[in-house]
Order: sequence, then structure tokens, then C-alpha cells
Amino acid sequence: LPVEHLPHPKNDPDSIEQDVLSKVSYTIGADPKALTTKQTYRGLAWTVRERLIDSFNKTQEYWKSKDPKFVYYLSAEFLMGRSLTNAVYNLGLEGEYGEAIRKLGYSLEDLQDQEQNASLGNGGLGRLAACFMDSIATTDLPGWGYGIRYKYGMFKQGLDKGFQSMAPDIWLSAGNPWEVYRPELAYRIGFYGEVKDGKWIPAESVNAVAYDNPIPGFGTNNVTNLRLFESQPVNEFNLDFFNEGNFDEATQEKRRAEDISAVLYPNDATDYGRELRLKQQVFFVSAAIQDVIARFKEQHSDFNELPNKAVFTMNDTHPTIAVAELMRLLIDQEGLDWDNAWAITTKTLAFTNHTVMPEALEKWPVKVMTKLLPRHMEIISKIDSIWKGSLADRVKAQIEAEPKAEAKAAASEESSLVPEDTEAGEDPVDAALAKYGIICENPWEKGVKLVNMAFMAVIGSKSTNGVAAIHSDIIKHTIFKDFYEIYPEKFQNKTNGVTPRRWLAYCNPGLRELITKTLGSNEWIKHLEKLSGLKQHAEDKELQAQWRAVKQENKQRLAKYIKANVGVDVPTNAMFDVQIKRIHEYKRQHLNMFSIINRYLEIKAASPEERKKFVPRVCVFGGKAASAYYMAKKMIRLVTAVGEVVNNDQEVGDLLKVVFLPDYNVSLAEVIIPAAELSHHISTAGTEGSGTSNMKFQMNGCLILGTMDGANVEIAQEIGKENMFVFGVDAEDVPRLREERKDFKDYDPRWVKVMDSLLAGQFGDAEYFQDLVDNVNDMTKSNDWFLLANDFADYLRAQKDVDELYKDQDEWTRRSILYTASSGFFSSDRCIDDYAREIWEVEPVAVPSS
Ligand code: 26Y
Repeated sequence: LPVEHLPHPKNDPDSIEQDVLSKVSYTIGADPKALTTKQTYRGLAWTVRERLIDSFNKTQEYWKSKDPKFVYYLSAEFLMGRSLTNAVYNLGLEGEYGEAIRKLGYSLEDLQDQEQNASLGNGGLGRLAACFMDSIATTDLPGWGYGIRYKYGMFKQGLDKGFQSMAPDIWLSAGNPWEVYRPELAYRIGFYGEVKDGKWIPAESVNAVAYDNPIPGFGTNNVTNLRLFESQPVNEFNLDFFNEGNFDEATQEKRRAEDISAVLYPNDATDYGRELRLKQQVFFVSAAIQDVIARFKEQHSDFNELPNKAVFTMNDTHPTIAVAELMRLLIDQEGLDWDNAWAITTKTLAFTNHTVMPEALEKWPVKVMTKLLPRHMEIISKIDSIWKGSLADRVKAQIEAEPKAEAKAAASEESSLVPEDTEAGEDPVDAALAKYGIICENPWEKGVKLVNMAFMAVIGSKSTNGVAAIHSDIIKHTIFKDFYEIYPEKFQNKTNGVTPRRWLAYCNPGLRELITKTLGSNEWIKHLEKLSGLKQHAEDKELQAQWRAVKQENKQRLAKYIKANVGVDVPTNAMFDVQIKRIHEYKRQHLNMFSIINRYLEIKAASPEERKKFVPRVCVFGGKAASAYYMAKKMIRLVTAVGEVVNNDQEVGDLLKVVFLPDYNVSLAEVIIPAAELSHHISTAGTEGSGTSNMKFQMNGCLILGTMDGANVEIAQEIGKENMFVFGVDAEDVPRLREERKDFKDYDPRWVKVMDSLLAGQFGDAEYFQDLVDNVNDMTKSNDWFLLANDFADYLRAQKDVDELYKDQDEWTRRSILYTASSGFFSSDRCIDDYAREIWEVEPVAVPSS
């Protein structure tokens, strides 16, 4: 076949322009003489797609010829955002495309706004997966992502009279030029049924069909792959039912199958929803592993080679059914014995934990598992009994080593496997098994057994890591304590990172140009540690002035967005103060709000003369509340309710504005972050795994007000703790304080005023805010679990430091430059490189230029 004569796309502006017009005519079917912006975007995107596929094919072919070890990133979420700008820049074609687009009468900015966000994720964990894909491609690692092609992503958030409203995210309505459908790649996934003579006969099956999403690296020829699966019925349509006049039954199988990849995390408040989520997990995990095994078998026959060719990372507990699924495929399909399969499995899987919040550490009821995945449940039971056997032996050995010690005394020892809360008289072996078994009793429901997925992941994989130094340390001594004692070598830390392409170079072109000019080259985009070269210029007044001018321009862009979307005029000479992230009590948006209320009350109480001393602030919030999270929804209403009062108070004027921007997502973050001057990362110490927006703000020279939690700790180390606004208790004091707060009475007088103002209805409906206030203020109803009242005074102290520093614009700007200069460590390229060397053992394979 004369394949070498196939034409490759040409990259000069004229060819690109021609190509766009041709795509508009023949792919979109539009009239090139009367184009809409949307049609132009679509035509343009199809031309970029071809260039991506061109490099994608070369990369995959090259890798196949080299047969290197691959990493496979298993994740239920990939929060990719938009692709156009990222692809054009990563391909290095921004100049050529810029010119072609200009000739068509547009700018890249106009066209990029036409693209729907791919919001196939909830928040930090999903966006981390997206940043990792960018870095895997950029650093030339042979690595693919695997996930689900949800038909509906993260819900669209609106505001209805100040309350969160929700609508489905119909992101595929205009087609998706960034994916390549592979109908020939379909894997069978079974559910329900029974196990007979060791063989599972599923009662229901679906096909997992692949869509490939090419992921271009920056400054490389490599284009890697994010393979997402769609669930399709094995039988589309039942003609017999149809002919009987029963249309519903005729399409029932199709609907049940399509439900699996329909929605990102369907509400788990109903049993049907819970089971569906487990179905989703086994669906994509099984498809991914089958896909990898199929490719492995094209080139190998000995499964003992698998750990040298593949490593799977399980992104949190959602893909951890992989332990049982890989065992099942190796034993039932490939005929390996248990021990051999176990040795391979525990060398091929790796596990990342992202949170210590109990509600996010999945535990599936044994009953549900047995019904949906009977063969997996058999395998899990066997893993559990082997594990419990070895745990019991160790506990017994430990007790024998200290024959006289009571269980209680042993429990006080740092290295004891006996749980600390073992009651006197309780058998210590039973206590250990109850606490650290994979299968355990539900503490809230007697007799109900659960499968602890995180425990299975630790036992069934070669490594377990946390996502920031403090978090990795905490998991070793809390949720995974015994596992750490038994397998200390398995535990690692990999502090998160974010991609400097999307989060600095592309979203902040003004700063990109200024940094490149100051450093004399743009090498920093791929080697972020080079930003440290800015340090020596931090005091340069000329640079400071230019740095401020860039920030000012970005603030104006955000002010325009605010006006257009929520109708509030905000002064651009005020400090832009931002908190954007999922709404959660542990992230404490309400603490921020209480401080804003305090500021408002202080402005109101001040004389006109005193008012002049206030630093004007624009406080911007964004974030979504889970549909079933009652308190988070109240927190959103708190922001809008206070905003309604403050923004319309003539006495306050431009001194304070409070806005909630609805539908926070990746592309809104790209507008907000470059404009922010102060950002809040104020979780109760010990609760945030890492946080990643803190790194994005830092890169963009935004100062941080934060607690010693997650990656804030390491950011403070990099910039110097004195340059961050730090407040609040340390993680190690939190358990004690929570205990002590049962009879806490020592409220700061400013806190009391804030609570009173809410309960007096100064911000509307007092009754509505009653339980939000009770939760942090009434120790007979709650013990202020996230320690808001406790941290309030210190928070206000830190806020005061912020105001004082802002009055000295030169010093503020010096710090801003220093933040950017010190952000090199937080590139996801560094993070991926750490994973590649210390966990995955995967090496770069760069496609040579042809
Ligand atoms: C299973 C379901 C309840 C669930 C759904 C989503 C559980 C967890 C999640 C998402 C978790 C998440 O986004 N975690 C965040 O991961 C980031 C990346 O490591 C961290 O920076 C952040 O601190 C952590 O909250």
C-alpha cells in the first residue's frame, strides 16, 4: 500500500486557512461565505484534530516498535476543560493559526469561547488527572489515561434568587472534534449472575466501546492518548417485543446499558444510584485492563513479563476494584494460579489516596458486591482471609513478645498493631481484624458487612502514596496505620503539581510575555524550575510596574466578566480576593464569609474619616455544592445573601463587594486566577489532601492566605513562611481541640457580633441561617468540628496583615514576583517525573522528528 504518499496536513497560515474553509464546507456542511462564529470554531477545531491525529499515529506506532513499559492512569474523572487553545499552543502552531484565524476575521480568543468545557470530573482529583495527562505527554512518558466518556458531565450551576440551581451538562450537543470513535474496539463487561464450578456466568452484559482523545505534549512530537469508554448494549433493539407492541421493553436493554456511562457520579442517595456507581467503576476498570492485556498479548506470551510492561495507577478508591478484576482476568481468563496472579497483581498496581475524609473512602456493602460481582466477591473474600490470617499472626507474635502486657498497655506503644481504642477484656486479635480487615462490619449498622476498598488497594498494590507531604504523613499514622507498620516500604509521598502550560502560559499571556522577556527565553514553560531566575529581579521597580500592569489588565478582564454575568460593578483598584473550589465545610468558605461580615460591620461602625483607612476589596467566590449536601448549599446562599446587602449599601460603596460567580469550571478558573491578588486556602489543618488551585494562584503571583494544611505547607517552604499569610491551629492539635470544644465558651467578641447579625436577620432570613450558625456556634448541637470559632481571631489577625501589606504596593508586588519565582516545584512535570522514577519505573520515549 502506498501509505507513504498519504498527504500530511501542511502548517503554513495559507494552508491552514484553506483547510478551515474546506472543513467548514465538507465536514460541518456550512456556507463558507456566511459563517457564524460557532461554525468557524468547529471547522477550525477539525483542522487541529487532523494535526493531532497525525502526530498521535506516529507516536503510537513508534511506541509499539519500541515496546517500552507503559503507565496507565485509571481515573473515574478527567476534568479536561477546553482543548482548542491548549492544542494549538502545545503543537507549537500559535503563530500560524493566529494568522490564519485573523485572515478569517476572528481571534483565537473569540473562537475558544465557543467550545464547551469537558467537565468529566468533580474537582481537584479530576483536574489533577488532566494536568497529569499534559505532563505525561510533555515529558515523553509512554502513558495513557483510562476513564469514562460520560454523556453528561458535572452539572451546570446557576443561581435562582441566590440559591444554587442545577441543570444537566449537555456537553456533546455540538459534537466533539477532540475524540476519535473506535467502534471496532469493544470489550464485554458482565454483571450479576452466578459462579458455577469456579466460572462466572453474568446475567447482564454491556459493551465498553472506546473513544480516543489525543493529548499533545508541549515542545515534543509526542501525542498520547486518553481512552474513554462508552457503555453500549450488546443487543440494540428487541424486535420481538417491538412487534408485540411493547416499545419500552424493546429498548430496555439499551437504556440500562447507556445508564452506565450517562452521568458523572449519579446521586448515591438511592440504592439504584449506588449500584450504578459500582457498575461504572468495574465497567471502565475492566475495559481498561482487558484493553491492556489484549495489547500485551500481541507482543508477549509470558504474563510474568506484565509488570515490566505495564503499571496501573488507581486514582483514589474509585478504580480499586482493579485489584479483584486483574486477579480474575489472570486466573479465570489466562489460567494462572492464585499465587502467580497475586504476585503479578501486586507488582502491576499502584494506589494514590487523595483524602482522609471518611465519606470519600469508599466501602461497598458485601451484599451489593455479591449480587453485582459474585466472582469478584469470591476473590475479595479470599484476599481478605489471607490478609486477616497474617494480621492475626503478627498481633499474636507481638503479644507473645510482651507476655505480661495488657492489651491496653500494648495499645499505648507507638508500634503496636493493636488498635488504640481496644477495650479492656476485648481480644486484641479480634480488635485488630475488626479495624483493619478488608471486609468489616458497618459501625453504623449492626450485621451489615462492608468491603473497605482503600484497604484492599493498599494490600493489592506495590505502593500507596499521598498527595502532599503532610497528607502522606497523616495517612501513615491514621487511616493506614497498621498497613504502614507491616509494609513501611510501600508508603510514599508525591506532592501534587499543575501544568504550567494551561495554568500560566496560556491563561495569562501578559505574564507569559513578561516572564519570557525578563528571563530572556521561554524555556521555563517546560522547565518550570527556571522561574527561580525571576528572584533576582523581584526588587526591580521597572519590572514591578510592568508586573502590576499585567495584573491590572487581568483584573479588568475579570471585572467585565463579573458585570456581564452577575451584573455587579466592581472597582478594579480594589484588592481582588478570591476563594474558588468545591463548597465544603472543611474548606470553610463560611469562615471567609464570617470575616467579610465582620469587615462590613466594622465599615458600618466607622466614621467617614476612619472609612478612608479601609483597603477596598472585591471578594469573589465560586464553586459547586453536591446536590445532596445541605450545608454546602446554605454556604452558597450565605455568600449571595451577604452580597445583596453589602453591594447595595451606599455607605460602603466601593470599599467592599461580594460576588458569587455561578458555574465555576476550568475555563472560568482560567479567567479568575490570573486576576486574583489574594486567594484563600483555609481548610482546617489535616483535612485537605493537597489542594492544587493554591499552586495555580502561586504561579500567577497571587498571594496566599492559608492554614498549615495540604500543599500550603510546602508552598510556604518554597516562598518562605514569612511571605505567606498563615493562620490557624496545626494539624496535630486538631483532635485535642475537637474534644475540648464540647464545652467551649471562649468566643471572640467579633465572632459574637457576626453570629448575632446573622441571627437578627441582617442578611435576610434568620431562620434559614439558624442551623449553619448552630453548627459552629452552639456546642450543645455540634462541637464546631472544623474549628471555625477556634481559628476566627487568628484569621482576622492574618487578614489585617494582608490589608497592611497591600498599602505598600511595591512590597506586595515584590512578593507577587517571588511567588511566581518559587513555584517551579509545583509543576506537574516534576510530579510526574517523581511518579515515573519512584513508583511507575517508566522511562521517557520521545518520538524523533521525521
Ligand atoms: C466516591 C465519591 C464520594 C467521591 C467523589 C469525588 C470521592 C472523592 C471525590 C473527589 C475527591 C477529590 O477531588 N479530592 C481532591 O484531590 C485533589 C488532588 O489530589 C487534592 O488536591 C484535594 O485536596 C482533594 O480534596
